[in-house]
Amino acid sequence: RKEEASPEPLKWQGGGTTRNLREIVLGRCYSYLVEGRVKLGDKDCLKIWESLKAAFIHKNPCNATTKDYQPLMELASHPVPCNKSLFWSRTYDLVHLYSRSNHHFLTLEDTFLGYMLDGLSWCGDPSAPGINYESCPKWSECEGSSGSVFWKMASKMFAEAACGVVHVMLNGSIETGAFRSSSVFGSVEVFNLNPDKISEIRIWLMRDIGGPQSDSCSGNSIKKLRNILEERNFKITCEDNYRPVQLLQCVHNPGHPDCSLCT
Ligand code: C8R
Repeated sequence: RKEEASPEPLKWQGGGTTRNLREIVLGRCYSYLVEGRVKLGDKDCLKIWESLKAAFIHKNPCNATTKDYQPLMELASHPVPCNKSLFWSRTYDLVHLYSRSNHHFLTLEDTFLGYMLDGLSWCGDPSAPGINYESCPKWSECEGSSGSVFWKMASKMFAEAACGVVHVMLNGSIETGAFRSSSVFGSVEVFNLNPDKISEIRIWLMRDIGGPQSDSCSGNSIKKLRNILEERNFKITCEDNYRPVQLLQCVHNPGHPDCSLCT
């Protein structure tokens, strides 16, 4: 009698490659060319997909390298206008809500490259068909996971390109502090900002509506960030609960005491 085949255990701890990755990337690519936040010259969406695919297909998903992603970065790169770059850490929903409502600002996800791959996951598999749709390594599982290599590289490029006045939105409700030196912002972007091109860095420290005010502009974690940046010759300012962003938080929590008009 044949034993019922039991499903193979998952290789990796993270979710697998996003189904229909090719169609999603191509669709987002064409959409951005029509209605994206930055007007681009000609970009070849098929070539862009092919270069993403070539970066990971049939490969060990823990051994991704910057070399794998270099062609994609080059095909998708474009200039970012001065004064518009908006960095963030632990404020994903709020920062994108804000950048969608105020087109003066551009996050990495509002640039062509970030827009195409935001929220997707992908990884290779040395055995056929070369793409693992079941599981992918988490960032913590190995140094060279596709996602971490890609986002660190894209973030580095985005930081290098920033000029004029740049902004960063951090989360003041995180108990361990708003600035984390192991985050992509803290470990990649901070060290790739160019003091010769940037006149000022403005930090917005946003507390969650109804959340704790765990950190503030005078707290230790912001002090640490300030030290790193001042050491690198940047001019820094920090504002707690920057009003235009707070008003946007309040659109979603109009009745909350934190949102009463007199505060
Ligand atoms: N950046 C990094 N990670 C990004 C990203 C991005 O633009 N976009 C997405 N979707 N991700 P976090 P951080 C994914 O702790 O580490 C750039 C990645 O899977 O909230 O400081 C961006 O320019 C990543 O693990 O923030 C921004 O300024 C989480 O979302 C910083 O780096 C982000 O984790 C944010 O990175």
